[in-house]
Amino acid sequence: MKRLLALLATGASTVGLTVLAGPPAQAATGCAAEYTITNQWEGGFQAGVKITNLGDPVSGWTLGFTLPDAGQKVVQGWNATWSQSGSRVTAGGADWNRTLSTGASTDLGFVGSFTGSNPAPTSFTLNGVTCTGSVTDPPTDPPATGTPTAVNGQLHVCGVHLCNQYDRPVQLRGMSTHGIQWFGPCYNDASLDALAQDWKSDLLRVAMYVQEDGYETDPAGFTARVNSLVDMAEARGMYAVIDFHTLTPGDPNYNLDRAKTFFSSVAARNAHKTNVIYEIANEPNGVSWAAVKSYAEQVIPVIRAADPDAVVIVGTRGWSSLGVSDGSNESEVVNNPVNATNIMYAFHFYAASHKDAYRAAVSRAAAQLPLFVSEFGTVSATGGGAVDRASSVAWLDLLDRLKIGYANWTYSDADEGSAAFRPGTCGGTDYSSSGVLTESGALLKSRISTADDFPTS
Ligand code: IDC
Repeated sequence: MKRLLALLATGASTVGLTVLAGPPAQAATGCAAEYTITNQWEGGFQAGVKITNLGDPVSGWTLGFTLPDAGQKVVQGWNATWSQSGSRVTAGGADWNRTLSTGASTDLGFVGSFTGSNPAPTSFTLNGVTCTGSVTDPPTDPPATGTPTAVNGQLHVCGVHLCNQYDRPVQLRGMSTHGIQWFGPCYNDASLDALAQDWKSDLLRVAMYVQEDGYETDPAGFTARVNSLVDMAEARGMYAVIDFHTLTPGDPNYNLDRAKTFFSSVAARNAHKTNVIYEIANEPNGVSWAAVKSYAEQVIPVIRAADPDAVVIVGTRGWSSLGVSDGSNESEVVNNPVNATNIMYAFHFYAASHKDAYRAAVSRAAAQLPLFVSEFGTVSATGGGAVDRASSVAWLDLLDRLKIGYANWTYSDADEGSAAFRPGTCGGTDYSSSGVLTESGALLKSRISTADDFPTS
C-alpha cells in the first residue's frame, strides 16, 4: 500500500503554500489528504483519497490533483463528481459531504487505469489553492459533544417516529454486523472505537443468526456474546439492536420457543440499560403476515415482562419488505397491526434489487407505520455484486427525509460487495484509514459520519 500525506490549503486567497515544518502561520486554513492505492491489477487500480479539513468550515469544495503518468486515467469515482482534463483530475463534493466542518473528513475514491507506471498523484489543491507541505500525523477530529445515547437517552415510539427522551423524532444511522458466528473477530475494541468515533455511528445492529451454525448450536454462548456486544456499544455511546436473525426457515414460528428463551434472558439482563432495541425476527419469508403477527404477539410480552420500556422491531412479510416482495403491500400491516405498543416495523432493501416500487411503498407506509430499516445493502439481495450508487443514494436521501433509522449490512470484511471493509481487514488493527474501506464502506461512512441533528429540548 502506498500512502501520501499532503497538506492542502483551502479557500482563503491570502493562503499561499503552507509547510508544516515552519511556523504554521496559516495552518488554520489547511487540510490534509491521504492517498492510498487499495488495489492494483494489470492495467488498473483502485485508490482512496481521504480529505480532512484543518481550516475553517467549508460549505463546498473541489479537490484537484495531477496524475504524473500520461497513461493514468480515472475510470469511475465515488463520493464526489469526478472529471479529468489531460493529467489534471478534479473531484467536487457530493450533496452529502459538501459541507466539511473544522476537523471533519470525507473519503472519496476511484477506479483508474494506467499503461506505464502508476505513481501517486501530485499537486493536490483544494478550492484552487495548491499546497506542497506534508504532515505525518493525521489530525484528530474535534471531541464529540455528546454520544448518541447520552443525548437521546431511552427511546420510544411516538406516532410514526422513533423519539428521544425529549419526545422529539430522531433518525439513528449505523451499521449491522455480519453473522457473529462467522465474523466474530471483526467486533473488537478497535473496530468498535472506529465505528463510534470515525464513523460517528449511532447504533450497532448485532446480527445473531439462529440457524446456519448460530444460536441453536450454543444458546448460552451466543447469548453471552450478544450481551457483551451490547456492553461494548453502550460503553461507546451507541444503541445496540439485538437482531434475532431468522432467515431460513422463513417462518419465525419455527423458532418461537428459542425466541422466548433468548429474549427473556437478554431482556432481563439488559432491562436497566437505555441503549437496547430488540428486533424479534430478521426476515420472515414464505409465510403469511398473520403468522408473523401471531409470533410477534407471543414474543413481545416475554420482552415486556422483563424490560417494559424498550422499543421492539417486528419483521414483515416477504423478507421484511412490508409484503412487497410477495406481491402484497403495507396495507396488510396497516389493516391488521400487531397488538402491542412501542413497536416499529422492519423494512429491508438491497439497492441494486429493490428500487422505485419499493421506495414508493416506503413513502406511503411511512405516513402510517413506524418504520425502521434495520438492514439494507448497497448491492444486490445476494449481498454481493456491484454497488448501485444511484439507487443507494436515492434510498439514503429518502430515509433522511423521512427520518427513518437504518443499519447497513455489513460492518465486516466479508468477501462480498456489501461489506464495508476489504477482505483481511479484521485480521489487522486498522479500521480507520481509507485504505481498508470498500466502495460500499466509503459511501456509508461518508453518510453516517455527518453531524446528527438530535433535538436536545
Ligand atoms: C447473507 C450474507 C452471506 C451469507 C448469507 C446466508 O451476506 O455472506 O452467506 O446471508 O446466510 C438478507 C439477510 C442476510 C443476508 C443478506 C444478503 O438478512 O442474512 O446475508 N440479505 O444476502 N436479506 C436480504 C439480503
